Amino acid sequence: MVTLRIILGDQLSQNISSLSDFDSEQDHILMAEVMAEATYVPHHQKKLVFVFSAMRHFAAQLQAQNYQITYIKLEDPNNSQSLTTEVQRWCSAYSPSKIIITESGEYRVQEFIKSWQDLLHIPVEIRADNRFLCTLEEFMQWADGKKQLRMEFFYRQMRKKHQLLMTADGLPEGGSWNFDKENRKPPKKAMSFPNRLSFPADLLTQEVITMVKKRANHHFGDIEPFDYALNNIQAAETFKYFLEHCLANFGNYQDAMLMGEPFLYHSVISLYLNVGLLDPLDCCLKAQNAYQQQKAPLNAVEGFIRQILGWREFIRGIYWLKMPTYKQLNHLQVNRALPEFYWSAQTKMNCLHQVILQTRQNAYSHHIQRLMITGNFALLAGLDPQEVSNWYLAVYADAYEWVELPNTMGMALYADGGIVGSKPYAASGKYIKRMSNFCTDCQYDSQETIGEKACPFNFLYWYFLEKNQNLLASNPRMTNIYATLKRMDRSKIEIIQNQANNFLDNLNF
Ligand code: FAD
Ligand code: DLZ
Ligand code: SF4
Repeated sequence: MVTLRIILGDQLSQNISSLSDFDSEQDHILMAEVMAEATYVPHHQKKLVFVFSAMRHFAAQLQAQNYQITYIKLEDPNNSQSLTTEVQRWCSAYSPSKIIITESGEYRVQEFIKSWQDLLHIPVEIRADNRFLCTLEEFMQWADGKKQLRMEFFYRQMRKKHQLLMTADGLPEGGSWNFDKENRKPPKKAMSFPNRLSFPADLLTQEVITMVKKRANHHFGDIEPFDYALNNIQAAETFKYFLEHCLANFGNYQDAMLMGEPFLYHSVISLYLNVGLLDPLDCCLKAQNAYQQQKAPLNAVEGFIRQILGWREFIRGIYWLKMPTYKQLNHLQVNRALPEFYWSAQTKMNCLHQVILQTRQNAYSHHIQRLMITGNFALLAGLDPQEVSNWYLAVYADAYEWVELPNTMGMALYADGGIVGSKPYAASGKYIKRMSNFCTDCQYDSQETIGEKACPFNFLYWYFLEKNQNLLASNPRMTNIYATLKRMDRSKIEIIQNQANNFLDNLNF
């Protein structure tokens, strides 16, 4: 009897749990491109090309190794365009005795997978996703009974568990767990960045590009040029290039932002990690190796490992711990509609213009751009958390709900009231001026808080603090800033409030 193994679009790893005991005599794989997954948010066109072409490359890789596989293309005339109905269609035709699947990364998908057994009257085995460094059980145990969940303490436990950057005496390498303070250098005037590896679209990708242009040309984003890696070999080359050319500077300039330089020294591997073309532990071990061979300093390597071993795993744990209610949270009770310029990039605020433009071109922007430009604006302006989340889920090639949602709701918007972060990441134009060169080309003046030329991030910052005083002033990490607000002249606060209200009422003009 046939066992059906199902591989989802972000499960493109040959060592995934659903394939672990594959019987080449009996078993069959099903992969399906479906409109329901392509449109549950209007994914960036480049993201769609990436997902579909990486799926097709993975299927071809399996076929070349004689795996039995059915691959349903989006344009297949019999395609019923949802995962459940495609599984149902295959089961009706071939009557498998069992289905095996690795758990989904998204609550929404996991819920319909759970319904298959009753719907299809076939046993469905849902296996744990073995591509993470912390199991969900382990995370739940760590979180259990804790009043506050802080990434830093989780990260220390993960460092010990995986023996990454640890001395023989069980101490953190370099005497400290975290070198974050050394990772916040502003950009220097004359900086040069290594060119990125580029993988020209092969025939298979060109076919996908044509298909996406036909089916989703109304979605946000530029399809071309398309040069992202599409299989595990190309993704490994990309990572090797990062280790050799970028990692040494990654630490110092992790938070810097520059016009025309979307990638700086970042790895640009999240899209590959999230679909399974790279393995997170392997990446951490290779980065550690670069430190041991004195090819990169400790602040860079620790900073990089912390992102993957710490933040990525912590964020995933929070998602599964708090869903489904997490998605509905709105601690600051805000509901302003997402302004049109998040799609068009047409705004006089140069920082937002530049970041949204880069997002449109690359389906990528680096962490500080997501957090301190688009995220910070959404926080200060009180944009609706669900609309903002859907935007992030749509526009980035690496976006899947398990990782996007806690980053947006928790880290950027403080909509979770402090589950992910201990305080809102609110910042004025002064921060953006220090960490970028955006302000030099802006019609607004980053030094001004009131008046026609005033940087909107400045007046919105004080407006935000004043407006949310009841919710935030008692936060010990905000004592200093609220003391400054208290000293501010009342008439100045009123002028700021008027300016902010007027600006927010005219966001789309
Ligand atoms: P690098 O800066 O080179 O970091 C290395 C790796 O660390 C990344 O590839 C990523 O896998 C991991 N990492 C770093 N920070 C985080 C983080 N906060 N959470 C999880 N992993 C992290 N990341 C996604 O993968 N998908 C998303 O949908 C996503 N949405 C985000 C939304 C917002 C509002 C914010 C503030 C952050 C979001 N992030 C998301 C986290 C982070 O911005 C990206 O992982 C990072 O920018 C990817 O670029 P990179 O590969 O060059 O990362
Ligand atoms: C993101 C995505 C897209 C665009 N298309 C498909 C698809 O056609 N078939 C599929 O199996 N998966 C796709 N995915 C990924 C899923 O929507 C979903 O985000 C992940 O499986 C969650 O872990
Ligand atoms: Fe952004 Fe203000 Fe700087 Fe303009 S002046 S780029 S709006 S921070």
